[in-house]
Amino acid sequence: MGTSFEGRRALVTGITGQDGSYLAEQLLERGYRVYGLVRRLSTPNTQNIAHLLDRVVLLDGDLHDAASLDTALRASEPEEIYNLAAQSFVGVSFNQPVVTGEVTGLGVVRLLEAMRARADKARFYQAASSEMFGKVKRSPQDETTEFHPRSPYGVAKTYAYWACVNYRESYGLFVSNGILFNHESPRRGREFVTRKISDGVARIKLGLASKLKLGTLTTHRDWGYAPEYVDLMWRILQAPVPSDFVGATGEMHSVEEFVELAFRHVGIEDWRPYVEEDPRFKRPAEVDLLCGDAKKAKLELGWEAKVKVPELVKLMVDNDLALLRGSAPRAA
Ligand code: NDP
Ligand code: GDR
Repeated sequence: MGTSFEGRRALVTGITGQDGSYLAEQLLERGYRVYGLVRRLSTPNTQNIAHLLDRVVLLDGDLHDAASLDTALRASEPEEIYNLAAQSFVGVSFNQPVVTGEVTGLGVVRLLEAMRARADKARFYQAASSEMFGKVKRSPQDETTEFHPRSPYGVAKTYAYWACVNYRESYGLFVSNGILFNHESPRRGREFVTRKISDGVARIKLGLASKLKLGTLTTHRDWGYAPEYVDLMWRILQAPVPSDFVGATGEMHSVEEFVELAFRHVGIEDWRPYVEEDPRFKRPAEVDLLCGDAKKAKLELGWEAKVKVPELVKLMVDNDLALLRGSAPRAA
């Protein structure tokens, strides 16, 4: 990677999460000075960035708290702001709709307001989501497809998406949405279905568990590999003008296919005896299928997803096997 970004300053909210940790790594490799917003928790949650702690500056802050965002912008004086913080789990958003609206929706407006006051020359990336398409109007989905969110999370992300468009149009700020489809990795939280499967299958293989309990197996998703998607975030902010971009592989698989591939990878051909459908993991409204068309990102940013589901399954299961055997110090 080139070094023309040496000394550039970036603020990453959600730096302790899956995407934030990979993004921080890539920005550091490009020579950026990286600031990360972290919220106070009773037990610190920095395992994803443990290997970066001596190279990033962590700032206290919470998307609930406008003053803390203002302070973080003054301290970091960023040229680029990546807003990845969110209550990001769709399932929980049905039980905590207000918190989800506060953080995933209104929190974005708090950060945009702080940017308008303190860093109006900065470039702002918003982590928008394919969940905004929800009950899809057509397939595949691209930047022109209408939204029909199906969860409090999807509704909050749709509000945040339009807030970003509105700040761009009203105040001329450089604000862009990355409408990213599902992207996974060894650092994915264990409540999300891909990691739940890779971890569960590894446990069954090693004799540490006998069952994997899942919700709806028939839904389809367009799953990609997180490190490639955080590269897209960076490319979106290097574009000459602010705009909105879809990031996706263009391929769709069912949860059941993911399960089958994961079991097959550890030598188990018949997965059915190990998997139980559990209504606790079903949602009041489902997004049945998502499949993205990332032509605009390819044409304008030269970005394309390379890792597809079969490879993704292998790298996630192998990582969980290594973690459980104690032969890997942390998620790759
Ligand atoms: P994670 O759930 O792994 O990370 C979310 C981050 O947000 C964590 O660092 C978390 O901190 C932080 N956070 C949560 N609440 C607050 C708050 N009130 N104030 C400040 N920080 C907070 O998500 P991902 O890395 O997977 O996703 C990154 C972003 O991209 C999210 O906005 C997500 O909704 C969005 N997205 C993700 C996709 C995916 O497939 N991964 C696809 C499309 C969009 P803590 O560690 O303290 O919990
Ligand atoms: P999603 O991801 O809702 O698409 O949101 P998740 O992995 O939670 O669900 C994907 C699909 O799998 C089905 N499913 C289960 N899901 C979970 N979590 N647990 C189960 O046991 C289970 N069984 C079946 C779900 O019903 C769903 O259909 C993710 C998040 O990262 C969002 O933040 C992001 O915006 C979107 O991807 C794009």
